[in-house]
Amino acid sequence: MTLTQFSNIIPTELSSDLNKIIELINNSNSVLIASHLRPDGDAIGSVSGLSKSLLKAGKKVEVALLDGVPERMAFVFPEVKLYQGQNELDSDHDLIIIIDTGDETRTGITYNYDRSKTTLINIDHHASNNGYGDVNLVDTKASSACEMVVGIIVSAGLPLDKDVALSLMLGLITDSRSFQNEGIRHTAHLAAAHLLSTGVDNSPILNMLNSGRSETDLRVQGFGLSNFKLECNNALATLVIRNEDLQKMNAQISNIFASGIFNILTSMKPTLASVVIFERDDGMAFCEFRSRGGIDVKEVAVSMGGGGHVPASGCSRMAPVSEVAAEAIEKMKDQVNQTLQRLNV
Ligand SMILES: [Mn+2]
Repeated sequence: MTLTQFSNIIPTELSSDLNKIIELINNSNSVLIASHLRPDGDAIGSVSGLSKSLLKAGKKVEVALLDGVPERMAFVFPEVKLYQGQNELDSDHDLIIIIDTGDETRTGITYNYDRSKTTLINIDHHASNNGYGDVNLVDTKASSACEMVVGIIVSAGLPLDKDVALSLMLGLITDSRSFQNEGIRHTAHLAAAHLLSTGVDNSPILNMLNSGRSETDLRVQGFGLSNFKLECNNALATLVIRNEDLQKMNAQISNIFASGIFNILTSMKPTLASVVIFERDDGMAFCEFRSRGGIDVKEVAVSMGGGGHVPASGCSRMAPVSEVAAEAIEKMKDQVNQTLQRLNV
């Protein structure tokens, strides 16, 4: 393969879906863009990046994020009508575009719209995506939804300037773990090249990632490092954080996500997978699964009503944290042992 053959960010086998989406965007005037609950860098980056580009193309853009925009990512967000905290939305938009979301219900919002007037578009890279859109563009090997949005913008000839690029760089960097994901494709770097060619200054993103954590985030990380347990001959790290632990540290579950503990646990040499189980003050229990070396944690997450990617997945359930922890740890032990047995054969 020569370098010129590397020009597509979205793989050619998805061209017909890509072209349908470009045509729908070109023919639309009003667009509602949405993403998942507890939005991460990729959700905020892709929603804000596409919003900015479509606004610059002269379209009416509105955004729906049930949990709003996290303060630390607000610097990428455009001035746009934002629906937050609303479980139900009436839409008369030409398009509803849901990004970075494997299942429509993960947006936490029910959309009321006339199916003859409004088209639902699903743009995502989660392996667990269930194809809920009228048109689906699902590229499970893409590093991030932001990579896919760059692919759409470049293919469609939509506006791409520094401002759009700053948003999309956020998700490209965070979801690829700074281009360190296993099996990362050249298209992630190609998308980055397109973004950097705008002259975008990435320093606000790097500052957020490298020096944006709070004292509480670090206290939670310290708690995690002091309290994890090892199973499966040290191949699996497990950690349970109860609401009372959080209260002692004056912490919220957002501090757990910001602490970095999920990935730190799999940075030990023999540890190929981790599960962190934690509890919110309203009684909702959460699991975050991570792995390397091909252990499929998405299977475990899906079996517990969640979803995600092979190396990074999650689920949540309104149930006692001890009960959820017992199930998650048991299933992870099975998954890790099965994979180890397969590798040893
Ligand atoms: Mn993502």
